[in-house]
Amino acid sequence: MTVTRDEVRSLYELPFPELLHRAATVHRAHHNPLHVQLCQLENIKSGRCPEDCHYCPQSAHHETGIDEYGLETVDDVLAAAREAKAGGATRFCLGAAWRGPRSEAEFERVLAMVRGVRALGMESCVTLGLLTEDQARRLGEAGLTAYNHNLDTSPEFYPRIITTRRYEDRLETIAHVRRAGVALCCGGIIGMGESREDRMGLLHALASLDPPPESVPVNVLVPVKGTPLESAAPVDPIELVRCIATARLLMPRSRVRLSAGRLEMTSELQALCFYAGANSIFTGPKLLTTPNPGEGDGALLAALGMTAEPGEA
Ligand code: SAM
Ligand code: DTB
Ligand code: SF4
Repeated sequence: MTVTRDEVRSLYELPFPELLHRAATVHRAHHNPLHVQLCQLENIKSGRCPEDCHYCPQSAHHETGIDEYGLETVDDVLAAAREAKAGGATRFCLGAAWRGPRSEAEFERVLAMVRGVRALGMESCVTLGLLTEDQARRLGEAGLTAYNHNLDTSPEFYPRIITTRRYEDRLETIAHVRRAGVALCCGGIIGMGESREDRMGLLHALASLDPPPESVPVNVLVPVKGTPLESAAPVDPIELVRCIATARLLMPRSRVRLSAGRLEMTSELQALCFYAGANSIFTGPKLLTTPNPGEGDGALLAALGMTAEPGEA
């Protein structure tokens, strides 16, 4: 869909009841509104990342005191995947604190993890930073379902958040993922001090990818002590719902994932996000380095009369 920034604005700034109604209508035309996809994260390589992403607790530029470790073993990752599956997750997502894969041996280990997760009958997603065309192809051949690579924010605000790699570098990795025939998971973060215009700019950039990402993670910043964004002001909950609803309207067939930041959200806010078109979450007690609702999600979905989206097998 070709969309202009003005068209994005005309949706985002609709009167709230109108925006909500339109988004909910489009949502149920393309998805079962009672289903939520459950994805679980595993931080396969933690901390000491050379990039300077101001939001990230894993950047070597910040002193955050997180648990740091090298690439996990295939066995440990698959044990965690089995546990996630037993807990109802249908997609297992591996994250590595890398600028991109560099060592051949480590990359091959990640390929083995992908094959193992697929063999469990789960969807497999990885986020490893910048990829070459060849790395994207090899991930595709290993059976990878989706590659997560976020645009994070608007092109204008981006240089205030990350200086060690460019927006264009990200777009190039996204193009490699597409060429490899792997689904794209691409979204961003709100609550980093960006303006509403920047939030619309992010949504515009995402909806302008051709085709749009199959899944769109909307992260709310988890402010971590020691990062430059540790004191960022909390985002207005209505702005979050506007983002979700606008994403739903711009990308009707995509999964919209209510990602980081749910621990700070009330049930009412999450319910509103699901109504506005969010249909995927991260489950489990931990995201990559920060806590996530975990057990509480069962009760939330039950209270809302919603269920986990069934998996492949
Ligand atoms: N290193 C790889 C990269 O950046 O491409 C993959 C892992 S990185 C942690 C994945 C994504 O997590 C980032 O793009 C960002 O959107 C999100 N993220 C990181 N720290 C966050 C935080 N404190 N709050 C919300 N989202 C965060
Ligand atoms: C995404 O968009 N959000 C996830 C996943 N992709 C890799 C990561 C959220 C990380 C939140 C901060 C942390 O736990 O370190
Ligand atoms: Fe590294 Fe990714 Fe964190 Fe940026 S977001 S510092 S690239 S782990």
